[in-house]
Amino acid sequence: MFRFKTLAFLVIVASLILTACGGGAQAPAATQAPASSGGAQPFGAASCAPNCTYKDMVMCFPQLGAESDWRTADTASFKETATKLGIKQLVFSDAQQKQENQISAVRACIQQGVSVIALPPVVEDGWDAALTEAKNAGIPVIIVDRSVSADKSLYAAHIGSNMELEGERAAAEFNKLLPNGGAILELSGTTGSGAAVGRAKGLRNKLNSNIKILDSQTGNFTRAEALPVMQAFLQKYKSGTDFQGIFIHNDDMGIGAIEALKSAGIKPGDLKIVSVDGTRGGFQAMVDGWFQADVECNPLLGPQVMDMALKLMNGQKIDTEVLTNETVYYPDKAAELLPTRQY
Ligand code: GYE
Repeated sequence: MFRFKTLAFLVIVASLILTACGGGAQAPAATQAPASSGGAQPFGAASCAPNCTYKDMVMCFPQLGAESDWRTADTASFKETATKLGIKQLVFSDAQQKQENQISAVRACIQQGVSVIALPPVVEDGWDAALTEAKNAGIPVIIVDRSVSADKSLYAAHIGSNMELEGERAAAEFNKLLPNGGAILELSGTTGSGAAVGRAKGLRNKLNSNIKILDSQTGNFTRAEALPVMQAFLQKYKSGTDFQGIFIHNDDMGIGAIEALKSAGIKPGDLKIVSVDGTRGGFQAMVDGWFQADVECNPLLGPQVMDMALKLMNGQKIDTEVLTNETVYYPDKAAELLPTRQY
């Protein structure tokens, strides 16, 4: 018994040393060394470390959907970057805005033993189990674009926009547009998504106290869903009297809302409208006089994410929170900038 225990102990020690030297046998399903528990660097490097190249990279990208032009541009950025860098494989899927589809896609990627998972979570909550499974398989997860509420120890890093700051920027625009106060409506993004939660919070943080949020409803970030929500708003509240402005969480919903406003006989400029994203559609809405400002949210995240993924595979240190540098666009430059927009 004593001898068996000693032998078992020696085998464990030997395998730990081999793993630490990068020469240990890896589980066939994962290219990563197992995640250590409680260490400062919780995500192990790949077996090719420190010489991994993009040719070694199998990146799982369980995209959350195709709900907006922002999303289409984001998907294109990942696909184009994967081709340009020559990564081994981009495992792409479209969850159609359903978390359960995303979770299944993550699990399939863990099974496949991908090098890294770049996860754009449709909503913030409910990721603990899937992230724990990835961590236990030694596969680092980079949370992309929207945030998760899960403990930071369950993922390697987050790369994306500061959604709260975007909401604060929108508030600053309303403070300028409605200096004597007034009321605005909010057409919000997907309920429970980091983008909608952050933007709503930021708006409330910085909106002058003389500007009231009359009502807030979700349009799920799509044109199709925003249209009836705007129609219902217009039935319930009198434009120009009950409210003077609308904060819209993305340009696609803005375009849907404009359809409803047009049908109701409202003219560009009658209302103060601030949107988010800065897509071509948003720029066109500024050119046409509908939007008074468009808060930038940049979807071209592929290069940054793949650069970080390679660093993780090579066991290099990374920044665990990378926020995109963004600005606010205005109608005065919209016509000039529109042809230069990449999305
Ligand atoms: O603003 C919206 C998209 O998560 C930042 O999702 C993203 C948001 C973006 O549908 O257009």
